[in-house]
Amino acid sequence: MSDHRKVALVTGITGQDGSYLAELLLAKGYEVHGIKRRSSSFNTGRIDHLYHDRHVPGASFRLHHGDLTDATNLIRIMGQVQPTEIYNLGAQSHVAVSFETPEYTANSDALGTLRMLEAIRILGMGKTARFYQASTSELYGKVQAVPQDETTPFYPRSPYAAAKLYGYWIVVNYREAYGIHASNGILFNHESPRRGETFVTRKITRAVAAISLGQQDCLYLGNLDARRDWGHARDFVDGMWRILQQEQGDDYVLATGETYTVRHFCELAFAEVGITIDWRGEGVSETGTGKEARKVVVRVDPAYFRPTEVDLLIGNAAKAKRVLDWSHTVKLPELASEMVAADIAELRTTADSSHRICQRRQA
Ligand code: NDP
Ligand code: GDR
Repeated sequence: MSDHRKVALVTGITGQDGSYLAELLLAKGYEVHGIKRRSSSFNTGRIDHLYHDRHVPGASFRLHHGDLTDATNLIRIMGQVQPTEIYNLGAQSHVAVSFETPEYTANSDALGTLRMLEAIRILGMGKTARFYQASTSELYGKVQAVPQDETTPFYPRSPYAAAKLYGYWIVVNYREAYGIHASNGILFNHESPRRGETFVTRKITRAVAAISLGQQDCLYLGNLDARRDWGHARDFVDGMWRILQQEQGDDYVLATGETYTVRHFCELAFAEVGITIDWRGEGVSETGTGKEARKVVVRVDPAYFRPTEVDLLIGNAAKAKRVLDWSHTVKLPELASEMVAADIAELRTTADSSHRICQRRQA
C-alpha cells in the first residue's frame, strides 16, 4: 500500500475499547474519526477528554453521527474520511441483552459488519483501507477444545455470538473474494474502569465500592461458576492496532491464557475493601469481626441466568505472540484492584451516589 497517511475510522468509539483505541491512535499521530450514535443524553463520557473544538488548528479527533444499521450513512462517512485503517468496534455487545433483542443484534453486529465491508468495496477503497473486525471468544460458545485458538471450531451459544459468527466469516470472505486487507481479532474478555456497568466485572466492582461505602447492602448475580479469560482493555486495543500493521489480513486470538470463575473475581474484588467472602451455606456471607459478624453481600438471582451459557473460556494467544509480538501485561488481581479503586473514587465524587440497589424493605 502506497498511502502513508494515518487516518483511522472507529465505529463504537464511545464504548470501552473505542475510547482506549482512540487514545492509542492519537498518541501514535493518527487523525482519528469516530462514529457515534445520536442519543437523547450525552454518550461521550469515555472520550470527552480527547475532544477539542474542531475550530482549533491541528485538532485530529472528529466525531460523526452514524449507525451500523444505516448503510448510506456509513458510505457517506467513509467516503468523506477516506480512512487508511477502519476499526469496526460498534456492536450491541451484551450477550444477555441479545436474547431480548436478537433481531436488532443481528442487524447491528452481523449486517453492520457487512455494511462496512460493502462500503469499502463500493467506494473502491479495497487497496487503501485496512479493516479490523471485533470478533469474540463468544464464538467458541459450547467449547470444542481447551484452550481455544484460531483453529478451534466455533459453536455460538447466543444471538450475539451467532451474529458475530456471521461477522467473522463475512470478513474472511471479503478478504478472500476481493483481496481486502481485513482481519478478525478474536478477543477474549477484557475489562477496565471504563467497562460498561452491566458486564459482570464492573457490576461487581461498582457494588464492592457501594457496599464498602455503606451505600448498598447486597449484590445480585447470576452464574457464579462461569469461567472467563479476563484481561485489561488497554492491552487489547494495542493488539488491535498491531493486527492492522501486518502486511496481510489474518485472524488472531488475543487472550491472557488464564481462566477464573465469576466467583473468584468476586473474591478478588471484595478483598480489595477487606471483605472476605465465605461461600458456605445459603447465600454468601461476609466474615466480619466483632459485632457485625456475618452479612450476606452476594446473592444469586436466577433472573441473571442465560438460556444458554458459555461455561469455560481460556485462550491461547501463541500466534499473536509469535506474529504480532503481543502479550498481555495486566493480570487479574491488578485489574480488579484498579477497577475497585476507580469505582470507589467515582462514588466518592458523585454527589448523587446514595442509591440503594438492595435495601431491606419494611412493610
Ligand atoms: P461497548 O458495549 O463498551 O461499546 C459498544 C460500542 O458500539 C458503543 O460505542 C456503542 O454506542 C456502539 N454501538 C452499539 N450499537 C451500535 C450501532 N447500531 N451503530 C453504531 N454503533 C453502535 O463494547 P466494548 O468496547 O467492550 O467492545 C467493543 C467491540 O468488541 C464490540 O463489538 C464487542 O462486541 C467486541 N468484543 C468485546 C470484548 C470485551 O471483552 N470487551 C471481547 C470481544 C469482543 P453507544 O455508546 O451509543 O451505546
Ligand atoms: P460476556 O460478559 O457474556 O462474557 O461477554 P459478561 O460480563 O456479561 O458475563 C460474563 C459471565 O458472567 C456471568 N454472570 C453475569 N453476567 C452479567 N452481565 N451480569 C450478572 O449479574 C452475572 N452473573 C454472572 C455471565 O453469565 C457470564 O458467564 C463479554 C462482552 O464484552 C461481549 O461483547 C464479548 O464478546 C465477550 O465478553 C468476550
